[in-house]
Amino acid sequence: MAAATNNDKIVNQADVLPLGLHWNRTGPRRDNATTAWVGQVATPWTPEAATHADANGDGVVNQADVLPIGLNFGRTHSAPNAMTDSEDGSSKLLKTTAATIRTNITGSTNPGQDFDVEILVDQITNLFGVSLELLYSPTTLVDPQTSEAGSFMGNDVIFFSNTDKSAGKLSIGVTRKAPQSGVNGTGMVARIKMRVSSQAVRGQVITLLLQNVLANDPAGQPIQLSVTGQTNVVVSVASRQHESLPEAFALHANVPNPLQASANPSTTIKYDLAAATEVRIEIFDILGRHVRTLVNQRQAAGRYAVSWDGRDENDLLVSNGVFIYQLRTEKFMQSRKMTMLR
Ligand SMILES: [Ca+2]
Repeated sequence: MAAATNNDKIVNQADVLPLGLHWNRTGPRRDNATTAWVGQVATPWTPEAATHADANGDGVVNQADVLPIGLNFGRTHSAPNAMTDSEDGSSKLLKTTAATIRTNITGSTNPGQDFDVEILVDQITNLFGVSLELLYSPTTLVDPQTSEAGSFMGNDVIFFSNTDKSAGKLSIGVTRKAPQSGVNGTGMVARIKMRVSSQAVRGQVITLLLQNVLANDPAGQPIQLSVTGQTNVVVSVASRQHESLPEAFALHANVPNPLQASANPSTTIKYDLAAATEVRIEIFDILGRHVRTLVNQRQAAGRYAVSWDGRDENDLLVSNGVFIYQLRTEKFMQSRKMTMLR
């Protein structure tokens, strides 16, 4: 089946991964090869999995095989797989690792301006390729512009992206190419430029969520990657002339307080930065134990707001009681209390 290179019956960003694994491999051409979405007879390659990586059937795995993925994106079929999914017929087991994937925001979140969504992996070992979906909402507030592979994957990569604006979904696949080795440590796998609607109003929240994350090593073995929560991007102060910059740093009382532990609690914390600085806003419980980091980045001078949904780093709703929220910058620190009620 043209373009479902990982033979899982749907054409999506994950189909870029086998291209990297079998890059430049050659094998039997398919008779009457086509990029159209019809069942095709293929002579198995060695290894068999490479047969599917040659999406256009011309007998070599290369950049041209990205094209059928784009052409047939999102298509599914129900035909039984002609071959087993793994090269030796054994099932692939996910090894438990500490590796995580998350988003980080840089740039301006002012109305009408662009910010970058950096997709970062932490503590990964032997990463070769990764594919994922980034959900963004509401679609009226933000519009993806461009996307590219991150420097962590190296200079010689296969990169694929597809934007479904009506669903608010960006699909991305990026992989190194055989016979390259995997990469280790922490770094950026992809970067997406997004534009805040000029109609957006300060304090409105754009939600970003990673899902369907797949990663593999150079042998094609899956790597477990845990997704670290969702990211809330708050539309920030536009630097309009009539909105003067704050003269002092400040952490304001959260609204509402107390929080009601309903299904979807939410409170907004406003703060002022008199100068550009590293900013960390953290929630602690009454015993001083870390609950959640809300902001951890460099920000320009201005007035800001950040929301907290009453959840900890594991996305679990906190118990009732008193919580401390703390603003820490290079030259200023302030803490306040809030209450969660059940
Ligand atoms: Ca090909």
